[in-house]
Amino acid sequence: MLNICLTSESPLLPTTFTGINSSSWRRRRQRKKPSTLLQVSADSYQDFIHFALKETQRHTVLVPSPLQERYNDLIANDGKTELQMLSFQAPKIRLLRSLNIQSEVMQVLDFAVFPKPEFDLPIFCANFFTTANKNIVVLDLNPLHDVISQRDYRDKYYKNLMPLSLKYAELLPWGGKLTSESIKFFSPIVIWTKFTSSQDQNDALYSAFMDYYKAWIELMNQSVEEKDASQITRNCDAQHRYLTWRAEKDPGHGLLKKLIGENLAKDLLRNFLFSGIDELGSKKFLDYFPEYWREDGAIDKKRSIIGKSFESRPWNSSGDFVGNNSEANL
Ligand code: BLA
Repeated sequence: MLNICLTSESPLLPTTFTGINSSSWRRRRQRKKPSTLLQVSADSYQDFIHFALKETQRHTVLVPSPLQERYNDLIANDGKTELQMLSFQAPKIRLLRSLNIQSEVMQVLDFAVFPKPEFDLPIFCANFFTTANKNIVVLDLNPLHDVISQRDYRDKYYKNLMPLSLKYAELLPWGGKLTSESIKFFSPIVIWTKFTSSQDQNDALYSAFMDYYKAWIELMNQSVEEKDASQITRNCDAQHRYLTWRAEKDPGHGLLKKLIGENLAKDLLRNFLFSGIDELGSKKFLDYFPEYWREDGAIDKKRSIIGKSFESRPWNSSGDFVGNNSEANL
């Protein structure tokens, strides 16, 4: 039975999970109105989550994840910034989770949907970082497998979706150079953009989010459970590699550490945002990304070994990877 409360007072919290089971993850329900300084208001990122949950419920049976009990609401060390966490699962969804951070000067949405390993579906990924005058946006159906070298996988999921990225190319243009390693985790339809808030762009972002989410749900509807054990293992490994990368190198780490301290930030990353690291595989970060080895055996703290690249969009309108001349050699 669905147990999601979608009322206006407490729009998104599962009604079953209101307890406090951990001393460090305290649940505090003090709703503050966000500052009017922000053009993209806290309520609007709530709208994104609300839309996604409703859309998912229309197509599948969504139930709260066991993680919900432990990861729900938290106030940051500054006593003001609120972090709200939600998590669910469904027959084809291993984990649907969101983190919404709200303060008077900043808002963050980190929303992702991870399929069960029996499905080779992309990972839905929306990461928005917003301050009064800056938005940093990644919206994508992150490919589970390599779309640069595996044409069949690319065609299977992205061929029909190429018009989506063209639809938003003008209002949400390519955001310029980025950590080169990230490009392998992105699809040819990724929206990577930076902008100063304007109504048009805020509206475009909401519209893009809805379109991309509906597209993902449609892919989920069509997907057929894999029975071949070696293919399931392959999906598992690919998702584990993705989780391992993001839990270690996501650009949000610094801010999370600042907000809630290093230990809680690590806990949040490994056990909530990128949960599955301990279950889907046993390889470690350096097994997947040996170029980050430091001489003392530790992981290089740098976010990128290659550096930043891709001044412009490295895919053409057919979804072929064209790179950028003189850019990093992937
Ligand atoms: C910046 N976030 C970025 C950038 C990218 C992403 C590409 C630009 C900086 C860069 O080139 O690395 C997002 N990168 C991604 C995503 C993937 C990836 C989604 O590789 C997936 C594979 N962002 C968050 C959260 C916070 C956040 C939760 O998702 C904060 C809690 C903040 N992102 C954030 C900040 C910046 C940023 C502060 C600017 C700082 C910087 O450029 O390092």
